Amino acid sequence: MTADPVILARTQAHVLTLTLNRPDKLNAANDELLLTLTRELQAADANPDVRVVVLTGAGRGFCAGQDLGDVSGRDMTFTEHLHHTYNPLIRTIRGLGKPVISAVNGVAAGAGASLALAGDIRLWAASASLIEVFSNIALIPDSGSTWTLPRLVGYHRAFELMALAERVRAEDALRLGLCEHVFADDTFAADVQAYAERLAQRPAHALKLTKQALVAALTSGLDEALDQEAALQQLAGDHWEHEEGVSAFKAKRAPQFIREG
Ligand code: LHQ
Repeated sequence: MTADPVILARTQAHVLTLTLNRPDKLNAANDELLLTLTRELQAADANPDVRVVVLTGAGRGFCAGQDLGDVSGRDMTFTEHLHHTYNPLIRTIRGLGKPVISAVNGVAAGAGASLALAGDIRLWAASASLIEVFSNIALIPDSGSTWTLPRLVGYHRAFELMALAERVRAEDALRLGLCEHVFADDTFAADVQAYAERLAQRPAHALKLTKQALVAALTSGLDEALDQEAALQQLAGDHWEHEEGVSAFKAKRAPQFIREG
């Protein structure tokens, strides 16, 4: 008997949905899950049929972070483990030339919270929640949380969320800027797919460059950002998508940014 895949992959209308599939453990991550997810993302980057990637969880959880049943006896240090699994995953999401949607269907804890925050767009189900749970087991937040969270909520609130490991529910997540939209639980999957398909209609090359410029600007000064914009705008302006956008505007029709085949 073969075990269920730890990552389920399904493509519909140019949207690849990758589902973390260890529902009995709220999709807590083991090495197989993390390495498979990273490989799937890298393959998606190279696949022209995929224009948007959705990350979500099977069952009632999004991801409960590291599988705490899978850490004892490992022959790696914490540092090696992070370099081997979590860090490449977060870097792959950030560097992916396509929008990644974190579709947070349920609880996101520990490194699962980091994953929930790592997407370019964060869509939450009404019953979803996020916990920077690390301090409950006397660890520090990892997988990018120390970088992402203070940029979203400021240093002080980030520290409080990390120190007290309090659960942030959807309404507060929206207010704090931890997600862009909250959808009803019973229509969540359909609402996420509809949102992702809308995003997939947008100019993929221009969005890739937009992500590249924004990611670089998060750690640069204004002068560097202006230079970066000037360089990347040339690449956008030379692309057929730009010609199509301008032609569509002049003809008063909707632009068609998907070229099949
Ligand atoms: C779990 C887990 C889990 C295994 C729920 N593991 N089974 C990086 C590198 C190196 C080392 C260490 O860590 C890291 C990064 C990290 O992510 S550290 C943080 C690790 N994660 C946690 O500490 C979270 C632990 N889980 C919880 O606090 C709760 O389960 C939350 C708040 C997520 C959900 O609570 P409930 O909704 O009440 O669910 P539950 O606790 O009843 O869990 C359901 C099942 O899932 C249960 O199994 P059982 O057989 O009793 O039904 C849990 O044992 C299992 N589960 N998280 N991380």
